[in-house]
Amino acid sequence: MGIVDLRSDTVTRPTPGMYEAMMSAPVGDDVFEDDPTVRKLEDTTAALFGVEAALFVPSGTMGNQVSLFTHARPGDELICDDDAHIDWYEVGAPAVLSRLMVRPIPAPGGIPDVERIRAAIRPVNIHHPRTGIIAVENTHNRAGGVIVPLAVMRAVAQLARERDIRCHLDGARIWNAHAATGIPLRDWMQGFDSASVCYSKGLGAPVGSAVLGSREFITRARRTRKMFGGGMRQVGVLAAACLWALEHQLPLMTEDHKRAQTLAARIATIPGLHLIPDPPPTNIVVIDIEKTGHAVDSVLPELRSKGVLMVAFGPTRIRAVTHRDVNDDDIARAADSFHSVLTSR
Ligand code: TLP
Repeated sequence: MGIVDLRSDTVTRPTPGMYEAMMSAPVGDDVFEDDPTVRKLEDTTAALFGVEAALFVPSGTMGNQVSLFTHARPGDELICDDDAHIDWYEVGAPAVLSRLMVRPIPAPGGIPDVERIRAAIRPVNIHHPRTGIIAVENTHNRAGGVIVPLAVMRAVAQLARERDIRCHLDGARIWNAHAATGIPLRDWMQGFDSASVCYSKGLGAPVGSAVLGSREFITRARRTRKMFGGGMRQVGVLAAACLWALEHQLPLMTEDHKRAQTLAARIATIPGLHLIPDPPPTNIVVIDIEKTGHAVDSVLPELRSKGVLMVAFGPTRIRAVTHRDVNDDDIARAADSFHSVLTSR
């Protein structure tokens, strides 16, 4: 029996169609900006989001960090939520690479609180750092794949504009917000100065993200990317897989959401188990087992011994993420394994 790998939607393998696209991709040297497949991917993505330009980067982390560096001055403050990927999982890069101060603000349930952000913006005063950037994550990973509503996105963007602060979207999984709501990608981007979006999560490409913004911003971001070591050469072989994913995978993303809901519904009957949120809005299932009397450290290895992989997401929480490479049978097996581990003593 194979492994059911629910650690992340990053674990997918390239499809035969992707490999074919990669094999036949026309390529050039992308540092000289003459890789036609990368240009096609950048133009296609920019058009989808209604922005002037896009920049292909190796990872979501680089996408976020290139954006922050390009927007900010050293010593600026970055406002994000206190569960943001930028704060939790990017190895302190805002401080190391861009010399930013990070100001994490509570965002209950993953939804930014516009009034708390407003209150956190520094007044102009010789003593204070300058509030340089506000970042919003959508969908929200640690909150359980929560979709930040469009009205909240708009309110944050408007506040940023009023106060002359740059506004960045960590849109690693913005595709899922689009798939779940039907709201066009360009609407999610509206009012934001930049975004980082990933091809290598729910879209299933093996590698790659893009930075989005105005042509002027992307021209500067291209320099930042080079400085961070992200200038790549015949990288059309990877961009081809991303283009394939946009065409073939984006329309199928709601399948992942249905499977996340199925998994959640099947395990929700376990006494004491708590889902965050319930039901899961997209492809991320965050499971709190505190009240089940079991510990994450023992549950995960037991699941693994049954061929089911999930990750720890805090001392009492486990995360499972659905993606293209898991089917209905895999979900049934994962749910059965979860039951047998959590109902055994
Ligand atoms: N997140 C990974 C881990 O780092 C936690 C995952 O498995 O979910 N923004 C968000 C919201 C993300 O979830 C991630 C990846 C990134 C940025 C960074 O993308 P990569 O891994 O390509 O650097």
